[in-house]
Amino acid sequence: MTKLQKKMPKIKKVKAREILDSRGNPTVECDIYLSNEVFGRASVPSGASTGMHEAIELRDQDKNRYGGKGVLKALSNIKEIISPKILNKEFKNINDFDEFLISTDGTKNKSNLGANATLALSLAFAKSLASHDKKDLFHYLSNSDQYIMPVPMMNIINGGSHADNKVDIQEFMIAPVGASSFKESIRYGAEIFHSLKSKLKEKGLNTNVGDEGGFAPNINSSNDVIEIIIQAVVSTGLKMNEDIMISLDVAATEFYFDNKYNLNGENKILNSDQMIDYLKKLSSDYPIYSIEDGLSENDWEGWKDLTNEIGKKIQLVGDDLFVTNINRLQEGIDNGSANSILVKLNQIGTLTETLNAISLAKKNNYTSIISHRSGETEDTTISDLSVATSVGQIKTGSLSRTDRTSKYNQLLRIEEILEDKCYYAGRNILIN
Ligand code: 2PG
Ligand code: MG
Repeated sequence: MTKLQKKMPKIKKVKAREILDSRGNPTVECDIYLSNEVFGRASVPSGASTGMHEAIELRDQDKNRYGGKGVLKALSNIKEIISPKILNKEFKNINDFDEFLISTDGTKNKSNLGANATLALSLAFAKSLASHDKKDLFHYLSNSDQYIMPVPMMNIINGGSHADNKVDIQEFMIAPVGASSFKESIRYGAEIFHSLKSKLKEKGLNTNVGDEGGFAPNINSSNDVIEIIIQAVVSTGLKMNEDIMISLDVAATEFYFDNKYNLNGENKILNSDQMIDYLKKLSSDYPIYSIEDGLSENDWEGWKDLTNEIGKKIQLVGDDLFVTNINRLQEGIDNGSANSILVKLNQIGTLTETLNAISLAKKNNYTSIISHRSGETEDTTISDLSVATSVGQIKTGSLSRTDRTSKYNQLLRIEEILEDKCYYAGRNILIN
């Protein structure tokens, strides 16, 4: 051992338990202890509009427990398979630990151990090391002494598979690009959220919220949804374009059947070219700077065309398309599809692979957006990750429900800690 090499702590105890996510479904939580006092705890989120290329989330399928959604198998993989192999073992770093998980699983999609088991372990280990070094997670994960606070994409109208309404597009988000700090961006967002509630009420529309804490009114056309959002923004005194831009997650895979895009709310069945025209029109009619999953996860040809058509002006984000997987991202880079990747830890199953996807994106001038899932827990790792990686954007739901606001609140704390060692990404995230 050279003088510079630090002695790494050994793992003393591993605990795993079934907890509930924000939709009331079981999920995995894991604690890794390095000593009696030093430990890291992580819990795993869960998607509803999951891509078919995502790593496997292991569910028991035992209809007698939690309607088949129990995660006892994932827990037993942690306790019976991984734990005996890691106890009293010293890993060089997070990468070394994650490599061990990946090789023990031995599959391409974590189908042996379950990505919910591997991610809980991977994050709990990273957090235990941060705690051992007495550092905040964002600080532990980064080497920099200058940080970028992300622009939040706040999902204020929920549709698609996240709500029981007729809205085809899954997420209508506001991005406070003109705020001067993260703290101000939260104020902008919350004021708009309340203003939107009043607007919906005035129009006799429902103000109950969907899975990500955004409103879920029954409005048929996307244009009408955007119009109401704009009215809500304007009545707070903020300005569209200057202060607020709009971002969409179309989640088009969800309504792509027989090579057609079925926009039921709008009564439209579109082929790939027509869907591209639809997105082109929407983004030229409104101040939209980002469109996620505008096309389906397997419509590569469409993605290439869409990117050629509007990729110079609009951030085109691959979520189901890339699933935080470097192989799929590389394919997209090689064939000119999209210019941005949505980053979800549980789509791939370890922190190391997630960081690799962000690095690959950066090298190829693709932007990265750190993201929550529609089923969340109180775990705020993604807030730290968004600052540690300086990607400049985070998507973590609306300005209501603690599973969403906990991420924003953690970012408020981080901004306070960093003081003048950070700046708010603001308009730097815009392509033009
Ligand atoms: C998405 C996510 C998060 P889900 O599609 O981007 O908003 O939804 O977790 O249901 O896949
Ligand atoms: Mg998405």
